[in-house]
Amino acid sequence: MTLLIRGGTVVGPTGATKADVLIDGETIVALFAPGAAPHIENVIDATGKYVIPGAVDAHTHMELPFGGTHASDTFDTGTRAAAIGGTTTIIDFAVQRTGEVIQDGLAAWHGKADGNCHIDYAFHMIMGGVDDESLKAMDHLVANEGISSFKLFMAYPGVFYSDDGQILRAMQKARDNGAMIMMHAENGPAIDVLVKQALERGETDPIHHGLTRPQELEAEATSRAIWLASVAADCPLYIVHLSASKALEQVARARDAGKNVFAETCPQYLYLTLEDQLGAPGFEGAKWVCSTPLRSKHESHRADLWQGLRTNDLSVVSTDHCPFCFKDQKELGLGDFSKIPNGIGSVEHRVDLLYQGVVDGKLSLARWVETIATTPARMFGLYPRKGVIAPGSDADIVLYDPNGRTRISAETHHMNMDHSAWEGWEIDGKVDTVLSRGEVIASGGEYTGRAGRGRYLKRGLSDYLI
Ligand code: DUC
Ligand code: ZN
Ligand code: ZN
Repeated sequence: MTLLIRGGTVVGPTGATKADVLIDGETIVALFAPGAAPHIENVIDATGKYVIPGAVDAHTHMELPFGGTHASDTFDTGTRAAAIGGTTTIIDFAVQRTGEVIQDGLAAWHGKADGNCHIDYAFHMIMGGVDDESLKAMDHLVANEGISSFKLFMAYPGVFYSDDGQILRAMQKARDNGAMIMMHAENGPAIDVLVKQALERGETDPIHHGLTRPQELEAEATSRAIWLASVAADCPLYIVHLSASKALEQVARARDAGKNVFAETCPQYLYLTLEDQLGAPGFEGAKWVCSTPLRSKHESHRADLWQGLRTNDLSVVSTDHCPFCFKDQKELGLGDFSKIPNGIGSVEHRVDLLYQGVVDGKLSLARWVETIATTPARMFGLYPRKGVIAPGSDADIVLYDPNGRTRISAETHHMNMDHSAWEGWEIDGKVDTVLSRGEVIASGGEYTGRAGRGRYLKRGLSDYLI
């Protein structure tokens, strides 16, 4: 079936143009100057709307086991919420638990996702242990499974943590097989000392989660990861959920020196703060316990991160979607902040939250699309199938209404959470229509997609590999 999206303004990383988009089946086949398209029976009127590539969220954790519980979104609920919010591809993190064979961890992740996703999906692999066997498995995953990025943790000793020797070995392997190393850059052993000391002083409230993870320990780990990557012959390195000015300085310095180093940030670090959210009265702040943590509003983190997005020292905005309900899940940390499951859910809201940055004059329209769709697709080997409106690309398209308004609330969101980190927020702009591979799955507030229509995407190597 052919379909024409007519009358809209197509926005891509190089700017905005009035154009009509012709779709045949699942694929974009042509762009036409306004009015130049042949007569087509099926038309979607996009007058007054931005026509953007479906957004790509390169960092989600559906059903992640963490802190004695599981992230509360399944692949069904989480990808449905993502779709409604204009995200048409997620890259979730499959997990190798410590002691587990990587292929078994991957098979378990396919077991959770396959047949349940509303949108297309791919996986990164969390390495819960670096040894001869897992290093060999990295080659296999890159060559055969479409997994070309591996996350390591400098934090969480005893859980996901890798020491510097393990990190170096994985980086050397990645340098050989073309994979990207993704790094959770926080100095876990040092954080554990601060956490123990805080608890001994009786400091148990959620805000101490942030106070025991100072930005210096994010900056130090970021710098160490960069130097280790340098020792590994400039293995490509991607710093996840960067939150702090001093960590950004390390990335900017490496990039200025021509290093193969990239970083993402997340909406929570662009908008929310240690004092106003994590420091909310009583136990309320548990809703905003995530790692890396929210940073102080009395320092320049948020302004620096917006600037980093403009200068490309930050290349991508992902969500690190890792939702936990307040009741029974966040509550596991009542009386001890270190037991609060780490994570914030916002897979549904990233497109809107970043559009607010355009409205506020912090980001150009083109950069909005680039950071939420095009660059994540290029960074992780999904381009040009995803992340761009061009002939040959999948017809993953969002019609965005700049005159609409979005109000965020747990009462109306679609994520499986009993609260929202963004409760009561009002945003200028609204997702109007969402197409996934040519099928309209959301329009005018009505959802018509279904679980199981999403396909697993085998990814290639990063476009930014040198
Ligand atoms: N950070 C979180 O906030 N949640 C899950 C894992 C992580 O690194
Ligand atoms: Zn992490
Ligand atoms: Zn994460």
